[in-house]
Amino acid sequence: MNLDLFAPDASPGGVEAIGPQSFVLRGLALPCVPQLLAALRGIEAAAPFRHLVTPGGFSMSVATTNCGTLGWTSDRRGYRYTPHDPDTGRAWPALPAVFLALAAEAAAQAGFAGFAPDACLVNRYRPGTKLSLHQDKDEQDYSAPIVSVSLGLPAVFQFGGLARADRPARVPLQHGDVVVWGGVDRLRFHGVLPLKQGRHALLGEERINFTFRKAGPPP
Ligand code: MD3
Ligand code: FE
Repeated sequence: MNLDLFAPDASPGGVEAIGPQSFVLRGLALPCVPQLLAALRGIEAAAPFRHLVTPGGFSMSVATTNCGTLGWTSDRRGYRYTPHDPDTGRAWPALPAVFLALAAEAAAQAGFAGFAPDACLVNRYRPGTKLSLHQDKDEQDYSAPIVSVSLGLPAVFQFGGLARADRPARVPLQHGDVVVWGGVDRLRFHGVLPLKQGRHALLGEERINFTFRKAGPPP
């Protein structure tokens, strides 16, 4: 256990291992925040945020949209990846070059060279929004890592084990942090605690998370 995980001022440029093949890359996204936010405005305009409904019939507290050739969606029939936005019938917006470059750089720094995501799930949190403990298993190829970029308000990430009952560790994530999960950690349970009230200088009362996946078939 790395006690530095709980340091309030994790230093930009630092790398923290949170699992055998999982790493927090502190502040890695900071230099490209303006480009990320500009690209987000385009994505939102083409594919507005929505609150997906789970197969159980509950509306998720997190708001989501996607870019890439595949996008993750949910409704009463189940969870799946689709090439089209079910709300508009159009293809999801393309993955912006800055997204691809940042995801590939982060994956490479974590030991996953050649990461080429085909899907980016965009999650929007507001104070009170949470994401319950779950596994990401709707992708076809678990050999690829997942890369996540945090912007705006801080959040506490829960990082569990391979069984739901394994008590999760808490990892604080700040604006600009990038996390990479892969290999033996790819199917670990994880979630996000309810977002605390606050105001971020650039994003106001919001946290944005970009989650990059290889969702389709392996090349
Ligand atoms: C850990 N999103 O969208 S980062 C999700 O901050 C999701 O919005 C969170 O979990 C967020 O599914 C957490 C992404 C993440 C994705 C896959 C993982 C973390 C993971 C797989 C294994 C372990
Ligand atoms: Fe997840």
